[in-house]
Amino acid sequence: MNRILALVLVLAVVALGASLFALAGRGAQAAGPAVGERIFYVTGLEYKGATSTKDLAAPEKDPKSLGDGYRYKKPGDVDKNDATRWEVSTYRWEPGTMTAFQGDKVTFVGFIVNGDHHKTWVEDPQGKAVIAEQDWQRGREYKVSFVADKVGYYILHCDEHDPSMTAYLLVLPR
Ligand SMILES: [Cu+2]
Repeated sequence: MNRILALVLVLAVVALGASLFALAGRGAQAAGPAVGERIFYVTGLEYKGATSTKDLAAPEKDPKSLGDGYRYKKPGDVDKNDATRWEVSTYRWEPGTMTAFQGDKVTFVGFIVNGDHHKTWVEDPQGKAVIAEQDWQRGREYKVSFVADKVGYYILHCDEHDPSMTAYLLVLPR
């Protein structure tokens, strides 16, 4: 009888140990990938589209009044030989959303395709500038790095074309 009891106890301890080991394994998986450098290539772009008043009336409100990133050429300003043509555009970072884990070293490699100047800076989740404002110019490549030590959204700004030219880096807990 004592032997059977001892065997049951041993089995129970082994089962408990196995469960704890499995749980520890799951915990390690949930911790995310190893700390490393995350490099994001961000491009400064201007998306542009045009149509004719024959297909769609021009907007009543100048899109430029809605945000500094929007541009508008009213009918007659796009093509002096075509009074019906009008055009809109918006400045953007591409990609607009990114993800990293807490503790990662993050590097943004910026390249500007459209627009001669962009007032670029990076804000941390508490509203502090981790990268101070720089003038990013067309045709040049820029590299900025910081450690993403806080959980939440880091924001890549362009004060020349906000709010549309804004990109978000979501930093997840490790
Ligand atoms: Cu810009």
